[in-house]
Amino acid sequence: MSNTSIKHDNYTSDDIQVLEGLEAVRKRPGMYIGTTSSTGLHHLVWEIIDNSVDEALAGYANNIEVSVDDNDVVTVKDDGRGMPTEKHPKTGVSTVETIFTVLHAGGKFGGGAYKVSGGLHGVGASVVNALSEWLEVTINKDGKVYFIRFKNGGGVDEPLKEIGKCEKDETGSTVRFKADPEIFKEGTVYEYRVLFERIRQMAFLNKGINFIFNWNKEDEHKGKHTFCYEGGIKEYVEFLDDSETKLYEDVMYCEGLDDDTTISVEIAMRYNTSYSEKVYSFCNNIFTPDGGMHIDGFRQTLSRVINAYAKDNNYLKKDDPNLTNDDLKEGLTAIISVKHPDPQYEGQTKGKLGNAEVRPVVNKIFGDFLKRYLLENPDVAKIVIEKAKSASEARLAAQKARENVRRKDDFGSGNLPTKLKDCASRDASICEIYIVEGNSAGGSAQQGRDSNFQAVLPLRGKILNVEKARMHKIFDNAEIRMMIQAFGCGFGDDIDVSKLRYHKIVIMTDADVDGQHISTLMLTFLYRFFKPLIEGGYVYIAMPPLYGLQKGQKVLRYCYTDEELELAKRDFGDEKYVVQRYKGLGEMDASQLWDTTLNPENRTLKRVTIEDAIDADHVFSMLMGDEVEPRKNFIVENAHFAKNLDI
Ligand code: 28F
Repeated sequence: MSNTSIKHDNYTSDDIQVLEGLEAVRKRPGMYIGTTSSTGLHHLVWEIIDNSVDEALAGYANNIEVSVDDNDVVTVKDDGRGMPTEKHPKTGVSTVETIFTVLHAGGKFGGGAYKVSGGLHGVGASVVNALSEWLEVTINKDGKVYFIRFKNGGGVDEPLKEIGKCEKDETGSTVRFKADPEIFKEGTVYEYRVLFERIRQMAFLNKGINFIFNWNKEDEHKGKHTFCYEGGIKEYVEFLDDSETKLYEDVMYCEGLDDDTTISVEIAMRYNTSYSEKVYSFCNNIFTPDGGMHIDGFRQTLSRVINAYAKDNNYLKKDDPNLTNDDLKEGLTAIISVKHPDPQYEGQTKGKLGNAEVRPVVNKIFGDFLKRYLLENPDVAKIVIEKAKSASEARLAAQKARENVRRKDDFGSGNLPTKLKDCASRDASICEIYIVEGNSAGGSAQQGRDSNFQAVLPLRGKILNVEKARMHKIFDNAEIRMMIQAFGCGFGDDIDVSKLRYHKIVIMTDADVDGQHISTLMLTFLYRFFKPLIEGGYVYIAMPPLYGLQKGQKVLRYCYTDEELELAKRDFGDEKYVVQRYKGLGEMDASQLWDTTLNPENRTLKRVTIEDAIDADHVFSMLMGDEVEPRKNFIVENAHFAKNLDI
C-alpha cells in the first residue's frame, strides 16, 4: 500500500497481511467486483446493503436506509445489533476493523443462518473499503456510539473509538463511503434508476424489510422512497403484472425449506392474457438471468403437474399430446427465489445456477404445493389449462405459418423481400439495413444511401403490435415476414447471429409522435423476437436532425436537439436565417438525408441496449400491453423526457 499513511508505526505481521490483502483488491478490482465500470461501482452499494439484509434476515434489523448525496457519498444504515466492537480473537483488532480490512471476513452471522444476500457472491465489506477513497463506520451499541475511519483503500485513518452516547435500545450500523476515482476511472457517479430498481427489488425479495432510499442530489429525482412488501414476491408478481389483464385474482404462492440441504424455495406466479412470459429466477437474492437448476425444476414440475391434472380431469384425452413448456409459458409471470448455503454460478456472466441438488428440492416443494392448489382451486386450474391449450393450438398454427413464411408473394428471386433495396456488399460486418417508415422516407433513403453497404427496407405505416398478437398472426404480417427474411438469422429461440446479414439494424422514423410510436413498435418486435441482436449491440436508432438553420436554399447548420438549436441561435449573432423544423424524413432531400443521417462520417446512431431486462420487459408490457390506464400513467410520468412531443 504505497500511498497509505498508517497512523500506528509498529507494523505487525497482521497489518502487513491485511494491507497486502486489500492491495491485491486494488491491483485487480475486476477479480472482486467484475468490472470497474458503472456496474462495478454500483456493486459497492449492493455489498454494503447485503450486510444489512443479512442482519435483517437473521432477525435483528427491520429498517435499511440508503442515501446518496451530492458528491456521490453513499450512506447505508441499519437498525440491527451493531457490528461487534470487541477485539477479534484471530486478528487482535476490533471485529469491525477486521470486517473491513480482512478479505471475506464477513462469513457466518450468528444463529446458524448463512449469508444469503450474496451481493457479488458475498465478497465482503473489505473489498468496498479497499476500493474507497475513504470509508467510515458508526456503530450504536450498548448505549454508546463508536466510530472508525479508513482511507486511501483501507488503511485505518482514525482507529475505533467511542464518540458519544445513545439510547440503550438504539442499536445499528452505519457505513458511509466515497468510491475511489483512482479505481473507477469511468467515474464514481451513481445512477438513480439503477439504485431505485435494485433497492425496490431487494424489498420484493425480502418480505417485510423496510427499505428507505434517499436521493439527495439536486436533480429531478431528489426525494425519499420507502419500499416494504409484506407479501414479498407475491407483490413482485402483482407489480410486474400491473399493465396486464388478469385471468384470475390470486397470485399462487409457495415457500418451503428442505431440512437436509437447508435450501429454501419461494415461488410466486400468475397467468395473464398476454402471450409473452415474465419469469425471473434468483438465488440468494442474486438475479440469475440465464436460469439454471431452480427454474428448470420449476418448469418441469409445472408441466408434469398440470398435464397430470388435465388428463385426470378430462381436459386432455389420455392419448392427447402433453401441453409443452412453451404452451405453459404464455402469459405467465413468475418469480422463483431460492436460498442456498453454497451456490455455484455458471456461464460467462455467472448468470446460471449450477447446483444440481436444487432441482429435486424445487420439484418436491413446488410439486406438492401445485397439486394441492389445483385440487383446491378447480376454477383457476380450468382457466390455466384452457389458456395453455389455446397456446398449443396457436403454436401449431404458427408452425404452419412459419412453414409458409416463404410465401412467394413477398419475395423475388433468392427469397428476399421485393421491397428490400439491398446493398451490394456481402460483408455483414460493414452492412447496414435501414428500416424506414413510409414510402416517401424510404424513397429519399434509397436515393441518399451508399448502396454498397446500406440497404433500405421501407415499412408501410405501423407494424403489428406483437405484444398483443399471437405467433401465427405475427407470421401473417407481411412487414414482419419481410424483416425476418431480410435479417436472415432466424428468429425467436433459434437465432443464429452468425447468419445475420447486416451488423447494423437501424430504425429510422420521423421525429414526430407517429414516428416515435413506430419506433416503439419496432423495438417491441425486435425485443420479443430478436433479443440476442439487441443484446449483441446490433440494433440502432437513426438520429435525423430536428431543425435546419436555413439561409435561402442553403442550410447553414443542422440541429439534432432543442438544446443544440438554442446554442446555434446564439452562435449566429446577426446572421439572417430561417429555422426549419423537419417534421418528417420525407422533408429532406436525398443528399440532405445522406449528409445528416446516413453518412458514417458525421451521422449519429443511438445504440439500443437492455440495461435491465426485467425493467425492459415491464416497460414493454406497459407500453404495448392491453391495459390503457398503466400506459397513460407511464407516459405522463415520463413525458418530461419526451420534450418535443407535439401532441
Ligand atoms: C450498513 C451496513 O454491515 N450491518 C451489520 C452486523 C451485526 C453483527 C455482525 C454485522 C463477524 C462474522 C459475526 C452483531 N452482534 N450494515 C452492516 N450488522 N456483523 S454487519 O457480526 C459479524 C461477525 O460474523 C453481529 C452479534 N452478532 C453479529
